[in-house]
Amino acid sequence: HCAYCNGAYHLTHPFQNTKLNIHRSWFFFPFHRWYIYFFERILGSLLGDPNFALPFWNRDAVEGMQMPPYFANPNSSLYHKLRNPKHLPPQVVDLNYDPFDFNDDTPSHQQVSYNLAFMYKQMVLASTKGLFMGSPFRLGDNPTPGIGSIEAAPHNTVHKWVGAADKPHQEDMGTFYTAARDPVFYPHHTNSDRLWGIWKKLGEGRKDYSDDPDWLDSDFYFYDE
Ligand SMILES: [Cu+2]
Repeated sequence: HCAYCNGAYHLTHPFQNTKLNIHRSWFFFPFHRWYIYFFERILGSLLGDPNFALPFWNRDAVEGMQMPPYFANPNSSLYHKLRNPKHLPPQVVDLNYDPFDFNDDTPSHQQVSYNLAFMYKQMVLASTKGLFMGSPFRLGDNPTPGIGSIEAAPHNTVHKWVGAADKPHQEDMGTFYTAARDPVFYPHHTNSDRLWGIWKKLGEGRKDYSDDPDWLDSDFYFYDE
């Protein structure tokens, strides 16, 4: 994950001086879908269970609007130390969190209403592929051409909300190079992926880029099991 965000790869000739970042463009959804797909296969193989499926953190439903409690149990292997201690359960998640807004004391019931209204805006009002998926990023384009609604928030914002507020980049979840070290990264991303599927099912002309050859022909390297 870090390699595809922090400049380990460049575009192909003649744009080899441009660094590849799979965020803030139409690559966000497909790259992370492959990433969690192979991660799921690796875990399934380690467990000897070909039917293993990663869980998702359903943070857009009222019942899921806190960190899943088993990720916050210090005796669990899903526990991770570098997090914001104020945001452990039962604290209600702020899906539009701003780490530089120090008025972090919205009452829980109000935060739940804000979250529901916010999800409506990001899922329903973002009705075009450009708004929802992010902008096209073709060979020769400037990187990070335009972020999609879900990637911007709740994806980025919940990364920041989970990470440690006193670290320079809200490590570990709050920044690309360390985010995937925290086990909650995975249910956070499986849920973002689930929202892609839900959005397409909302219909009324909502279509992703699956008729665009440049999007379909893009490729990345992953580890398999
Ligand atoms: Cu992420």
